[in-house]
Amino acid sequence: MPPLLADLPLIASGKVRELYDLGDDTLLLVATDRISTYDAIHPTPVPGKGSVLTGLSVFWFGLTEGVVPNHFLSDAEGVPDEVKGRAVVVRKLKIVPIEAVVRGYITGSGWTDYQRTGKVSGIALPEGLQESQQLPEPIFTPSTKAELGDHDEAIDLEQAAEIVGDDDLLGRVKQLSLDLYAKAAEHARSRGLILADTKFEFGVDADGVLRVGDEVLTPDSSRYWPAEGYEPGHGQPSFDKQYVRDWATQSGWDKKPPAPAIPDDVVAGTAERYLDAYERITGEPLQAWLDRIGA
Ligand code: Q0Z
Repeated sequence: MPPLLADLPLIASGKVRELYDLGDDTLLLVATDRISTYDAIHPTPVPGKGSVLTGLSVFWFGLTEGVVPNHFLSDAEGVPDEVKGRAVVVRKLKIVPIEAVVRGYITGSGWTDYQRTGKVSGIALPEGLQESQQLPEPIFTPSTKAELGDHDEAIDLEQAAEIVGDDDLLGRVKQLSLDLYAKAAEHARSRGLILADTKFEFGVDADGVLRVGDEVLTPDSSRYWPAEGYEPGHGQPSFDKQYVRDWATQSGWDKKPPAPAIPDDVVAGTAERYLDAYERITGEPLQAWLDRIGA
């Protein structure tokens, strides 16, 4: 019998996810339907978002398990019925205390830092790059793990080494991150999507094995752009949240918390985009995975 969610100790609660202790070296990682834009959580959930993000993470764990071991144990057995389809059982890891960011394209905070300094995380980039341009090769740009509500800050490899305290471990995290990005970007491209950048979390299990943890390659941890219409020289639309952002921009909201409720038609359009993202990336409807796990 799976446990009842209400009986599990809550270990951590993020903006859109929750983490519970299952005892015996395992955790329950739960994705909610909450959505954030401009760093604020809207009071209106997007039905199915938690399932899409969980299903995508499960898909990517499968596609990349030959590249890097991961923390995934189950999406069915051991998952409480209340959250089946938006939660996974994972191994407890000793988390490596940096964010492992890989960028294949120059955008977001990377673009801001490049414009100011010509560098990202201490890596000098060619002069004259345009916003959203593909980099000559993907780069590892670690950042600090900020406290909830704060922003991650780009750090160079030397600073990352100080935080991690183990040069060999950091070197392996860097190489595995680049390998994961290469595998995922190639798959995404074959499905008509550009994986602009992504953020991984790593940890070491009870046997000393380095594994990728947390969520992987979801729209909340990555930037995906439709390949169709991609054009350097300006920011690209995020294919999941753009609909909410566009509505927010014309709504008069000052983009400071608290975030406003989202109208029904915008919620519906966004839910549809999440389902479409799942289908584009995995090649099957979300319902096929939900049926397989008995959700
Ligand atoms: C992940 C997070 C939150 C959800 C800790 N396998 C693991 N072992 C140890 N720790 C973690 C994991 Cl995934 C872990 N987080 C991030 C925070 C809700 C995920 F509030 N924190």
